[in-house]
Amino acid sequence: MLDGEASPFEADVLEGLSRPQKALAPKYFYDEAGSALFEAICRTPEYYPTRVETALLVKVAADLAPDIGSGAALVEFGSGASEKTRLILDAAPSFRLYVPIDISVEALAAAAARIAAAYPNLRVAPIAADFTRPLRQAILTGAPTVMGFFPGSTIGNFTPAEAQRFLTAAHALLGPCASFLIGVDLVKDLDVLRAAYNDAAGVTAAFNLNVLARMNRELCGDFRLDRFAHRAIWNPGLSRIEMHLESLEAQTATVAGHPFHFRRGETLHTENSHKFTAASFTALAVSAGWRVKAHWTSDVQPFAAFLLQPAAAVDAQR
Ligand code: AVI
Repeated sequence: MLDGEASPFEADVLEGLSRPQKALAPKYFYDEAGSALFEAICRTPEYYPTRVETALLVKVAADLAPDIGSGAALVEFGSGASEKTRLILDAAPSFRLYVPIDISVEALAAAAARIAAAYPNLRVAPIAADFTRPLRQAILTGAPTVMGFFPGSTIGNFTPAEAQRFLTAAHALLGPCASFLIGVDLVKDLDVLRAAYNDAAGVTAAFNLNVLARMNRELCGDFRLDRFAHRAIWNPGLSRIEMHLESLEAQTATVAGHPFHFRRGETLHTENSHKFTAASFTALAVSAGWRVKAHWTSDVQPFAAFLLQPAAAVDAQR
């Protein structure tokens, strides 16, 4: 980036706040404070996905382990604290290379160091990058088997078009013989869903509001956090929880030297969290050149793990 050129964050903020429905991509939640708040959300009693997926992955990892050949590489998208990775690595010690990819430089470095210390036979090669943009990695060239890993239902934070682009790009990165294990949250009881994004302790509210604090810190913003409220609502037509920040009064906030007016009740749309059915996720995967090889579903709160294979690889086996 040249001096005087806007960072991607600044450019996206200025563009997003200029739309009729103000919006900001959820990837901007994850600065150091936001990553810590997300870890705290995962410990709230209402936020079931982490606990449910963790229990499910113990079973999935045991089922997959016999098929993980020696020297295999594990590539994790949006690795965060790399906690769920351990479930895979513990069950399948034949992985030799772990490539965590995350946008949060601090969280990535700390997690990579912890994994390297805990698994001395594993080469850990972290990549600090925005995994929503296409990546090419020479490091994967020598690995006989590559498994992608994208837990947490982060795929639900993409729009359907973004999810399709991401899955297509992952296909190109992981190669023609890869498999791809993805955690996917499923449609369920609406009270359970709403509570998960409106926890009583207000951790999700703090996580949402932190994006205003981040604009204040990094883009010389003057948002007053006490003049905005966290809102998380279910959108039945689009099968998603939407998070917004609602302006509690008419006000103007300045960011990076640009003023933005908010009407009372107007919202900044900060996140979508799509909830799938087995059929809707399968259709998405197929549209991006993958086939579902297997899938597992939790019987507590419906949550699924899908194992994908490139469609071309399946066709070649026929
Ligand atoms: C990371 N992602 C899958 C979380 C979700 O459930 O959509 C982020 C989150 N937003 C609010 N709570 C958790």
